[in-house]
Amino acid sequence: MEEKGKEKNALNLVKAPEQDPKTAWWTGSRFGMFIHWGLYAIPAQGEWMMYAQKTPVREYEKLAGQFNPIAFDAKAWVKLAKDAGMRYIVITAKHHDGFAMFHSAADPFNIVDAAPFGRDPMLELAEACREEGIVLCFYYSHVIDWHHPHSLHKEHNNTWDYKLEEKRFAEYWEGKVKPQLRELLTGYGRVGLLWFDTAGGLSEEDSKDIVEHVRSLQPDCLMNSRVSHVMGMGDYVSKGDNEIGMSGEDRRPWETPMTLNQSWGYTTRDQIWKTADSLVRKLVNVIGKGGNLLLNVGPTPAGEIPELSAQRLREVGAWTHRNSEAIYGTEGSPFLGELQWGGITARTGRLYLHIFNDKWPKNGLRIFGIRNSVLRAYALADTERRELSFAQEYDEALNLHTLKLDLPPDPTDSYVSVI
Ligand code: JFZ
Repeated sequence: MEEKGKEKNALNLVKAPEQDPKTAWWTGSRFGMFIHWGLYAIPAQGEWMMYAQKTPVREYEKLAGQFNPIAFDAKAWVKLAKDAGMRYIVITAKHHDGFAMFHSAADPFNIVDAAPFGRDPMLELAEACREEGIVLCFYYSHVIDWHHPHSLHKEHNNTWDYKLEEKRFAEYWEGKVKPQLRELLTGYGRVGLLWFDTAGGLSEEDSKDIVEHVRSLQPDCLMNSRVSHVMGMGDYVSKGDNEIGMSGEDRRPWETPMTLNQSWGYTTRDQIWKTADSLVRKLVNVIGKGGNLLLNVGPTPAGEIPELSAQRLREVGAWTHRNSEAIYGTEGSPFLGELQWGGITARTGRLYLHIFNDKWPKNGLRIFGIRNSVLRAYALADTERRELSFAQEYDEALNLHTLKLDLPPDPTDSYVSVI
């Protein structure tokens, strides 16, 4: 029997990645808040400062003595995430500087034992998240630790305090990493996911060891791909910074970690901020390709999310709340290929066309490859749901289905209008 030719010009249909029920809460959430917060907020030059300046451990520890973020308000942070339309929070429980932002019996270099603050912000966040229905997740730098004498990374080690040839990695691994992960996974209720980072040099054996360790403590806790450089490890793929799109061969769910300015940790130098408009488009671009957006804030040493960040998140939130139907629980576009005018999300029986306002097609839109009969089209922002006119055509010679959709003369929402 002769196979029917592929539809020419039509966007190719792609299948969504196989869905593991364990990851469903996460893929359905689509949008999360990343928080880089630690001692590095004090010098305000980003979270790599200690390494860049080769700050001796004894010197860096003095920052802990000054860390007293009395303006920290877990409820306010969680409320901001919620207002932005974010459904989970990933916060740096320990970054590369080795300072635990939680109470740790495994290492006194932590916020409760080494700082005047004396409170455990992760405990307060866990409670606030539980109250608001936001999923709390932890970033944990498992390989790089510039404070610990025995941590060992492929490249980025503290070589100004410690000698590489004197490293006994197992002392770090068994003495700090695994006990601290145990603390995080037993002391704060459900942890949605662990966000590992920069695994360079971690052996396959240790990679498997840490995954098993996490699974044994919280079997449903997800782990990102940066847990290991061994191919295919982790429950989902973390792309590079600000990088969007699925790599062809990798069928796992994925996320784009993104900054609001150009830094992760709080800095006073970097004032190049993305606008709410560009953030909404980036969100659409990511979710239209089936990914999650993990958007970062860098709180101040006083414990506040900078107002410029908060403002943008609230602007984005006004849009996500109006368009929640087209965001949460959706899948990426069933069509492959870049769209010039925006992005598409989908759920059974519905396609959401997210049209960038500045690309608003005055003469309507043509979509190729929809074989189903379209029943109704309307602007999501139109509470009266006035129907838009459309026509569906099939060109036998070209084997091409075309949907011709008429649009209102002007965009129906701010930034991006969903049809
Ligand atoms: C890492 C960290 O070193 C950095 O401080 C921050 O926490 C960021 C989210 O993650 O930096 C990386 C790691 C990997 C890539 C980019 C930045 N990458 O694969 O493109």
